[in-house]
Amino acid sequence: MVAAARPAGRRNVLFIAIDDLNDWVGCLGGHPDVRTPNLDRLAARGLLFTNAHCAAPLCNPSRAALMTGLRPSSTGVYDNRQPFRKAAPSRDAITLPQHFMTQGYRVVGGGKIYHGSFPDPVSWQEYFPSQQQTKPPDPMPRQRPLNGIPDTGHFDWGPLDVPDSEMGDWKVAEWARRELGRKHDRPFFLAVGFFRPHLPWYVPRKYFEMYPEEKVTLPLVKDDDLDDVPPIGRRFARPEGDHRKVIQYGQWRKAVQAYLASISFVDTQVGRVLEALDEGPNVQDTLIVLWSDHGWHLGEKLHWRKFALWEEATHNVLIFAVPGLTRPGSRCSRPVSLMDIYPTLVDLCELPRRSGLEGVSLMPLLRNPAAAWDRPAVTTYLRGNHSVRSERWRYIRYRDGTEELYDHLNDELEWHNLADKSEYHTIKQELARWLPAADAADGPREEGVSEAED
Ligand SMILES: [Ca+2]
Ligand SMILES: [Ca+2]
Repeated sequence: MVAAARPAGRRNVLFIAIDDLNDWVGCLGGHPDVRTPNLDRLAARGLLFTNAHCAAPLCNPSRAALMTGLRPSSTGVYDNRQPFRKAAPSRDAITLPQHFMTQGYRVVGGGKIYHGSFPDPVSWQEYFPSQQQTKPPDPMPRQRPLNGIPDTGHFDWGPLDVPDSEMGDWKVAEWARRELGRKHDRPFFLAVGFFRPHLPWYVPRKYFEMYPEEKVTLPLVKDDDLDDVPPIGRRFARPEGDHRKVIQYGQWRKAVQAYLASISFVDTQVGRVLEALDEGPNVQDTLIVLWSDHGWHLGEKLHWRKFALWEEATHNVLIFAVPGLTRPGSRCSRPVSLMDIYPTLVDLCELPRRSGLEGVSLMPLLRNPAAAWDRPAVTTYLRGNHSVRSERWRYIRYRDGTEELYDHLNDELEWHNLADKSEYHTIKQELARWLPAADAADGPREEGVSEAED
């Protein structure tokens, strides 16, 4: 029997998500020590967006926005306790994988794609390990915490003496390898969600040994950096919280080491998936998109974690490798949003376009990374706080009207807030045009879901 010819354009999609990975990736240049040979190789075979930003700097709203194509300020999904299926504006959303399913794709996922508490079973035909348990468990140290900081939950790090094969992310990669190793009778949308470098930073010891503690480079931090930040921004930074404890317990260097180790661990898992694609029967017909859901602070602005509107928290990884389209090793510095992935994949696979999506297709930039692009990337953190990132500027406006403005041409660490200087009035006005017109009321919160489960 001769297989039916595949309609032109119906490429397979390999959709890889990495949790909590900031720009500490070799090809993005965010940290001098980090070693990510597999992510670098992926960037070298496609197009790396060097100025990509999340819709929200925390898991649930970032992923909900990416997968529904709707902004946090349109749905009211702002924090980690608000399922998008309970918010009126997104209750009946047709998610990205659902749209592929209606077009005849085989749509399967594994690991962390949606926020852990809110899997969306209607988005998938199959899930690994299961629709209810979306993430395989990880081995844990016998005694916690390893870092000696009391009462901080999963804000902990240290090496594990286990083989890679006991790690949840290894199992997700192994499942994806099986999917990629065989032919399918329909085009597929395969979503592979990795959990590290999300906390806790427990990964096998060999990854810690890649980064000897005494040689680790700490982020460059200005001790009085928050002095020119408005009160709401200072509250987001919480310098008396994590940062004080990390210093008090002498853990800064160890934390950076552990984050780097966790990145190299997940990089290895990405490499295993790409190897299976390359050695399998699908490589000619499969496009790859790889993204991380937001950035991460490790002391910059005396802040840790995400939960803020500065560069470290909003900047993320975004790579497209599309056979026959993206030029190997190309880079694009135009500001783009994770919300642009949905309409872009629709175009790349020649699916019917969907109205109402709030991102835009990146096709012009995939074809020509230097194409004109006047659109900045907007990030929202909790109701009424937004940042607008253009190629040169970052403008932040908090819900009380207070502002920050940074000039990335002269201040890439965002140390000098220019918002109060009169000569920048016009710049601020131009950027403010992109602020969402309305801030939807907070969506319903699920009882019993902890905000700490981030
Ligand atoms: Ca995350
Ligand atoms: Ca400052």
